[in-house]
Amino acid sequence: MLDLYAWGTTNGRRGLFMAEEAGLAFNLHQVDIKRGDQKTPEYARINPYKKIPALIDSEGPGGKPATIFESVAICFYLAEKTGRFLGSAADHPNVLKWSMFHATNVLPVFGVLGRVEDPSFENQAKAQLDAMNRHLEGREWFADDYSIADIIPFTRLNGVAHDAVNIADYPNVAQWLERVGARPAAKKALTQKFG
Ligand SMILES: N[C@@H](CCC(=O)N[C@@H](CS)C(=O)NCC(=O)O)C(=O)O
Repeated sequence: MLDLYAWGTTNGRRGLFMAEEAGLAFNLHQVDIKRGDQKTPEYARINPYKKIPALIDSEGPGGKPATIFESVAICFYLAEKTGRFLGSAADHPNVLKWSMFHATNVLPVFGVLGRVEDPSFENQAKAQLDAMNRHLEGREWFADDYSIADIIPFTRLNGVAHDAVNIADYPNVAQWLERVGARPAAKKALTQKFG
């Protein structure tokens, strides 16, 4: 059995999106981070950094329980567990590089965009969108097939509202967001009520 610990933030919904895509039965445990549920000693045993999301798989590798935190690690873990969303052997390098592009560039920059008064974040966000937009020209997904390289950035980029960084200026990215957002798992993750 899978137990997902999450709350309705972009990182929490990323874990939920991946759990839905994996198609395995899971229990959703709502961790109210406004109330401080992530700071309890019980939760700190799951994630010592006291952040959501986290996942416990009672039947991890070798049939033993596995605990995973960091939303991107949850995406990789469930992709490996199900053998899906990692691309064919030939496509796997594309899945890896775009997943890491999102994890190490897009998630941190868009996470602070609009919250920190520093034009360098706007410039980095625009450069990242420009790279994505050029790559997505004539393509449906970041790799050849739909993969975690699409799942990882979705909840962060979906609904970005910023005066200077407008996704509509990057039409291939906007269309990709619509394609991902049309997936039942994405809809479920975005509409899940918390609290
Ligand atoms: N890099 C981590 C970030 C996790 C994170 O920052 N979670 C936030 C919610 S989005 C949290 O738990 N905040 C509560 C706190 O900081 O006390 C991931 O992707 O899982």
